[in-house]
Amino acid sequence: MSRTPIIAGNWKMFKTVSEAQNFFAEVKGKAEVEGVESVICAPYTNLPALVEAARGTSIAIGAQNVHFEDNGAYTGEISGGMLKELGVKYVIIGHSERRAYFAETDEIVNKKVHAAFRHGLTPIVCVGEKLEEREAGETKEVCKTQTEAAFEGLSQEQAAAVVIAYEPIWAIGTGKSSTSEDAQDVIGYIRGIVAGLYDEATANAVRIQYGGSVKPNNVAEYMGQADIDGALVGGASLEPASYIALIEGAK
Ligand code: G2H
Repeated sequence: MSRTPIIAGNWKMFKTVSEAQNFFAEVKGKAEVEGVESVICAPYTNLPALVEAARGTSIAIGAQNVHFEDNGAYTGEISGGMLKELGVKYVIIGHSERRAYFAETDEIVNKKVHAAFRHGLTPIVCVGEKLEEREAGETKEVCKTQTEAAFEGLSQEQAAAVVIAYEPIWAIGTGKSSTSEDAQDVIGYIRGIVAGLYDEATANAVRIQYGGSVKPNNVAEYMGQADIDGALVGGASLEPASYIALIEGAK
């Protein structure tokens, strides 16, 4: 089964609205390559302007978080319905920074995945091990636990639509990246977990990205691996030329 490659920029807490608009003006028509899905996951404040700017282009806009309830007294939070009405298509869920700094548990991640589907958003679910877990030989066990928890209660159709981002935490923003062979080994294993939960067809439909210090000069190497369908990219997605090179490198 052929899966459409997906490169998603994760801007984290960078860029004001005007900076986002300037960025978009530079990548429009360039970070758009046939056969590669291009997604920009921006801070909430940028989403209306980016959705507007992306109209008529092939670039999709994503959020970096969503609350698991549809509405309520949750000061400072944003619901799936709010994102959907804006025209947002993707939402990153369970990024390791949210797990580490905002106490997001596997259970919360699962509730957010369900919230995304309730509102027609496609979740990009992040899994990955800490350095000490890797050194203890627990990488696959950690990814298994996180993946199984994230998929809990999803229908087969929903499961097939999920994008998973495997991000070894020790490789995030550190300049240290997992080798493409090591990333393939874990990502192939994660695909097997999905096959165990559902079936081979579902596992073959799920797109799995690698994330962690992906750059224009190494993206093609990851994309050359059988089970790696794209990348979730932080630092290297912030400059227009670099973002365009990432999309071109994923062809
Ligand atoms: C991992 C990644 C984006 P970076 O967090 O999700 O960031 O590419 O800067 O390592």
